[in-house]
Amino acid sequence: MISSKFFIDTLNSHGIHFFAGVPDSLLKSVCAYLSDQLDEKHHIIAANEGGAIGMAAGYHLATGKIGCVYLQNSGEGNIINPLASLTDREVYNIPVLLLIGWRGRPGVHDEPQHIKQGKVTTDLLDTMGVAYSILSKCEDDASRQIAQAVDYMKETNGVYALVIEKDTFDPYTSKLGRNDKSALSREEAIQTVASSIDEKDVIVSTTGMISRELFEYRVQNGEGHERDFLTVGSMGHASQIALGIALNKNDRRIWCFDGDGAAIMHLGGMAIVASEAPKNYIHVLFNNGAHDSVGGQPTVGLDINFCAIAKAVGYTASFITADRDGLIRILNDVKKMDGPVLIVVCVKKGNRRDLGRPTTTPIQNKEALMAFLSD
Ligand SMILES: Cc1ncc(C[n+]2csc(CCOP(=O)(O)OP(=O)(O)O)c2C)c(N)n1
Repeated sequence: MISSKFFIDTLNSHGIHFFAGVPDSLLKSVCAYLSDQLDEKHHIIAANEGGAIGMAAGYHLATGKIGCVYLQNSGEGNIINPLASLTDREVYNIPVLLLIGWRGRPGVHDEPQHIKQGKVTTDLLDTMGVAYSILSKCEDDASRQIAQAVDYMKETNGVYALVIEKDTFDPYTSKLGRNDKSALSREEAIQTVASSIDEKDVIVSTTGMISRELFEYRVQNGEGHERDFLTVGSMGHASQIALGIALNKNDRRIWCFDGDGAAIMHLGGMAIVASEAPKNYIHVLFNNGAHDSVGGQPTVGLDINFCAIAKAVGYTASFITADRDGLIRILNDVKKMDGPVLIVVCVKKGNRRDLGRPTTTPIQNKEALMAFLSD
């Protein structure tokens, strides 16, 4: 395995000093090391991966230097547009070094949402004309690959990708403290909301721990999963899936269980929810100020005012709480109101060590939900 320090020092020695991206569990050590070592000008956790390419392009325009963008391969979809219409050699021809965590690599067991993306990860790079290599786990070889990547980018101004397999980096834990602003756990908050909703209501939950904790709540209660759409992938789109259901099933409330990282990734979705004004829409945002599901890297979630954003775009009301009693009071009030309503629940980071994963397949989940909705 490679140490994060060695990897970043080697990139620095080649003049790469700017990093932007969206965290990934396979890149957890590198992300933690960057957060510990670099100031906010040199390391920015982006809203989405496309935005990170934009920042690296702007950095190049301003400095003439090459920036590095890190992402999980799930984020390849978010970078296709800026790769094709910004950095490509037929457009502005701007060099960027990509670090892509390869979830779902064929032959390596992974969750359903990573299987397809894992299969097409390198094909997409080929299609986009992005040169790449799979980073070696041996430091000497990795060092040679980095030198080749930098030579390539300097000669051609092209984008180059280092594809990162599981267990490439030594474990590294951030020295930064947790700084939790709430005593309420996300799992307790999820259970509080899920236990208060009507029998006909539906929950659309976002990717990561939120869906896993909702799934386990149903298991613990001996309930089925037909009322929940567990958005295992498609980060940032749960609010729009919920909108699509809400607009077509006016006779029941649709609850979106969102994360701060996911909401920020495609924040514009809130404006569309508000403009469509579904009365039966309740958006619950579990805000821990972190990308908790992939290692707890910070988001700007606790620095921004989601309630003010919701109000500004036209939600009928917005509420914030950091405790269970407050949440129960808000839930009682909200049920008497027309939506769309936003409830921000400030929760602490972290999850149960023995938290399981959905045991039903995505297709089973979809079919059960559709049958439930057609009742
Ligand atoms: C497009 C995309 N980029 C990155 C990821 C990796 N990823 C999965 S969950 C997650 C963090 C989600 O954070 P948040 O929405 O705040 O929920 P939390 O995990 O904190 O509960 C990330 C970055 C992904 N699945 N898809």
